[in-house]
Amino acid sequence: MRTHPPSRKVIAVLAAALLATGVAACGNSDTGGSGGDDGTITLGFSQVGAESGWRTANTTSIKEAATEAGIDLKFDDAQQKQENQIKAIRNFVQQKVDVIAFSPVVESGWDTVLKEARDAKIPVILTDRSVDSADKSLYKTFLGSDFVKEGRLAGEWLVEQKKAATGPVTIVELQGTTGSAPANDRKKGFAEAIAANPNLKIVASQSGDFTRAGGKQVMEQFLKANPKIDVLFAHNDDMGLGALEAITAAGKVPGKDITIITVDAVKDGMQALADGKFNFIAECSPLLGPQLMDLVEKVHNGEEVPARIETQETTFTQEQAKEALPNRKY
Ligand code: GYE
Repeated sequence: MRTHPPSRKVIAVLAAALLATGVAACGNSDTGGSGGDDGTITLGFSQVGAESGWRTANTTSIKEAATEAGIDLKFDDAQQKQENQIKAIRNFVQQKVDVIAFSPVVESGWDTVLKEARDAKIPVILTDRSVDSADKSLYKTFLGSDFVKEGRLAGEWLVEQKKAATGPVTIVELQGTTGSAPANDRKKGFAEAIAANPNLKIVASQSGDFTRAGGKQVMEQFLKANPKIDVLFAHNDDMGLGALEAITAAGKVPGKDITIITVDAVKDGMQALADGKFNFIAECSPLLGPQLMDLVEKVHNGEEVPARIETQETTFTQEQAKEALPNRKY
């Protein structure tokens, strides 16, 4: 049977319908407050920004899952600034949303605003990144990865690769956003693991802010200051991808002259791994949307939820990346 291409009119109707859901998902409705009249749950979500491929995939996952679950999402992009996140959370409190969720850009400095939410009896869920607040009653649960483990897995792989090394192995490190949980924890886990071999030495470690531009710029400095670099550990794929440009421009072959280890395993990172430009990736899943919406419904209904929910993750070598790439969704 021959199928007809959709008419312009059909496309226009579909587009209008999509737009309508999009608007609802962005939370332009003003039905906040104890579920509104129709029982719809309103979720205020403050996102870090749009700094990386990981973040883009995470935002898509959250928006799609909210639509799917029929949750009215008020989405705010903080452009990597804590002050913007605090402002957004205060707005959500004022609007009397049912639940607040956010991915804290840095670990410290949240107690005051979290107390304001608690006083207003609005449950808070941390997603992706955690806070260092001593008072655990300030939030209901934390859904996200074990970043220390990711750093450790990266370090353990390197220890195994370099076990035959008799002389110093020179490592440079591109850290994520200063003060963020993934930067602090990945650094810690990696350092702990490579301590197993005293030949492995980090000679330079600096923030590239989780962006490609940052990774490129800092790697250029590293290459100028250090004539011999054997290994790059980048706290995410994007900084590693930016660093590739600097390495190539310096006349070195990424993946060969310099062993490159990253974290995330987003599509572009996996492609670089499959192409032999990266050597190893510790996965960090951005697909937190469905689990988050499930938690939002539970805390809204007053159900008990575990204090910590850890994302399941793996690691990838070049061969494994080649296999996984065709089915990689983000
Ligand atoms: O690894 C990085 C992003 O918090 C896990 O943030 C997230 C990190 C992710 O910018 O790419």
